[in-house]
Amino acid sequence: MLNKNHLINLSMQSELGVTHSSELDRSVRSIARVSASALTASEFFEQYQKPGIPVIVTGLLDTQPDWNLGYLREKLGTFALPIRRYGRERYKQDKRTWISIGSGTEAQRVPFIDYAEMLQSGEAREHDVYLVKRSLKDTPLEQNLALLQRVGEKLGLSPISNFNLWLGTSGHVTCLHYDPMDGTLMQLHGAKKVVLFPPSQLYNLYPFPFWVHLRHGLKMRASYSQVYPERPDFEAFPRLRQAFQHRYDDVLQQGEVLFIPAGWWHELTTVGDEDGIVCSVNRFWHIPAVRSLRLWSKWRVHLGSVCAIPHVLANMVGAIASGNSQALSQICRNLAKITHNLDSECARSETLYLRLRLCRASLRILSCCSA
Ligand SMILES: O=C(O)CCC(=O)C(=O)O
Repeated sequence: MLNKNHLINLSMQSELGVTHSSELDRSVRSIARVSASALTASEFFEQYQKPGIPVIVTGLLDTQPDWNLGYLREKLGTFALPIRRYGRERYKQDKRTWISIGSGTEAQRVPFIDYAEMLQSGEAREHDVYLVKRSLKDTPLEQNLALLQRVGEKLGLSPISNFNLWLGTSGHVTCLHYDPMDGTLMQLHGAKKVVLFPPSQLYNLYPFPFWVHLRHGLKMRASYSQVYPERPDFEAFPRLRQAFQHRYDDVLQQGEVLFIPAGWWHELTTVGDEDGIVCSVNRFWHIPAVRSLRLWSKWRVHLGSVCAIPHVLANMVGAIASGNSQALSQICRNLAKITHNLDSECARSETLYLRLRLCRASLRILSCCSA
């Protein structure tokens, strides 16, 4: 029996011209859903965060206003935000030829009302213009995050990032990738089709190697896959068949929160309702130490960041020499991001080391006492 989400899946697949699941030799597996009213922070930790299992939590955003275009226009007005014009040709490219995860698309800052006009007129849908992961810090929306703040509190999560805005119209695909931190995606208007694979499928999904950063700096990411899960090429990527045995498909509905543990591969496709607008906010969280140390997916991302440093420094020298202050400030932000991520990893390893030493000391005391 097909439920509402699977019907949306099938209609989206035909719209995007993708292969149907029956041809792909796999069963449709959904993500578990749990109501926030039936979940305490410690249950969330034990059942989902500690083992690293994705879940969709319902009922966490019930008192949240609808982040539709009217609401966003009222809050953001002429505030300038970066948008990216991806173009529909992007989805036909062979990812092995990518030189940037945005396939060379530079961000362009525009007043929000101009972007709202593009969304409303259909221009954004035609050219696949998307607002990607813009931090809500220092934006007029910063005053309206108290209710979203409660999501982390309710689930007992410890933040590692600000809230980030994602906005566009239906049919935009955020290509298959994973994050080195736990994440929550809060669906505030419209819906998103979700495809997930567990971290165990790392190499069956053909990630870019971590040394790709030596050549391309942070424009490329070792955490992106070279495959299209909706248009699989099993000849070029034969191990993908194995990954498909572990695939999850679902639709994240407005008002739901998806917990994506670090290392879990995810691809998100926007599904608009009558106005076609799709808006989400995400946030990243610390991973519990039990999972953090042995998560190779995460360490290869950090190795990639280290590989990117020479490229970033070379760009810095170039920007200083040409007096390009805008490029220079972007490079400094990138460097700060790398050092912040590495620094927080070191801080965590240090606390873990201290804990191990404390355990050893208490064992010694215990054995002395029992002797
Ligand atoms: O919503 C999107 O387009 C992407 C979100 C994402 O990648 C995330 O929340 O980690």
